[in-house]
Amino acid sequence: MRINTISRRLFLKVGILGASGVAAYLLLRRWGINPPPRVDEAVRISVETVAAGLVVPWSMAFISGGEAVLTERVGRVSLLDVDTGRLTLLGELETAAVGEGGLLGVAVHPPGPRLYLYQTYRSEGRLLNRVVMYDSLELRDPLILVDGIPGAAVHDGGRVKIGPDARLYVSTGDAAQPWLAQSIASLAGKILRLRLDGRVPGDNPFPGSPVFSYGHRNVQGLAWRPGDNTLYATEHGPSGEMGLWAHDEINRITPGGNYGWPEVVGVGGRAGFIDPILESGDETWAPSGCSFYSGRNHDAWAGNLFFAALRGEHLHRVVLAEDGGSVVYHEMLFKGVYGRLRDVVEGPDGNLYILTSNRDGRGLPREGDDRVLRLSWSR
Ligand SMILES: [Ca+2]
Repeated sequence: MRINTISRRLFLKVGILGASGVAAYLLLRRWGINPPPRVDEAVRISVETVAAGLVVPWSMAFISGGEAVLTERVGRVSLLDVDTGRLTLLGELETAAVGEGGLLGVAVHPPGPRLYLYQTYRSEGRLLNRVVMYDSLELRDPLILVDGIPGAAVHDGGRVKIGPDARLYVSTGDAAQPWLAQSIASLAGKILRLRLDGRVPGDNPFPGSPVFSYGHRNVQGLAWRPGDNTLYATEHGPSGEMGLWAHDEINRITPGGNYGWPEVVGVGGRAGFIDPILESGDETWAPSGCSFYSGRNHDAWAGNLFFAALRGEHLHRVVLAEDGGSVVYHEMLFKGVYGRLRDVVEGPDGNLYILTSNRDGRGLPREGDDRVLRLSWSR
């Protein structure tokens, strides 16, 4: 009976395919790799330019509605209306825009709003970094909250963000002096935690010190996971130090934790040092700004960690395990399409805003660079 033969063959084929699918799934599970999540093909991702003609925009912080404060590394602070694309210059700060240094991170806090800015400056011929605070957008009478953070033409850190605990977090770099990262007495190669008035909180891990975590080479991204409010940070791996390259890191930050640099690079498994939850291996991503996405306009990405990659020229999407301690899936979006990416933030409108960094001396500027891009979804 022909029909029976066909159906038996079909049954066999389906059975074999099904069994191999289950086997592959079990193997992936055993290796700790989860299969990629299902993609909703009805959802269209669009990316549009909100602002163009910028010079190395570094950081963006929303104040209300569609308005955000935007820094450019050369020293400019502007107000960007993301609905109209209107850019209003608030001021040009004197800053030492040398190499990777300059006017870097910005955080805002009502009322005023208060502005927290991270900038490189020169003192007695040396490059240093500091955190300054302004009481309003008029940028008058800055209050210096932290100064003397070691600086250099490379590895200046520079992200400032206010955490869910209403404390100011500051990321610094090793200023090309790797061993400073292991010294609690130095502000280099650290994540710092301060009160919003600049004083050291009483519950910091090292009494009287702003140091929150150490052993970092160059942290340029900070974000808190919704739900458990745990801090995550991106970190640039070595570019030739001790003959080592790449191994960029995504770390889950524990107060007082030692993240290894320069003793341990990437996942080292050594006692006393905390390993990253994700590293780039022999590839260089050069991860900078990062944010968790709320899922407001796109459920499927709720709780995912996004980071902007400079050298990698992509937006990285990371899906964490439920306990936040490991990565179950990650992918690179828009690879090479927009060039080097510096920061990603979620707007109050539930869209993602991305800053390009093609005019920083290491990229190939294209027409309209640098830009603020908006990533949105539609059906
Ligand atoms: Ca590390």
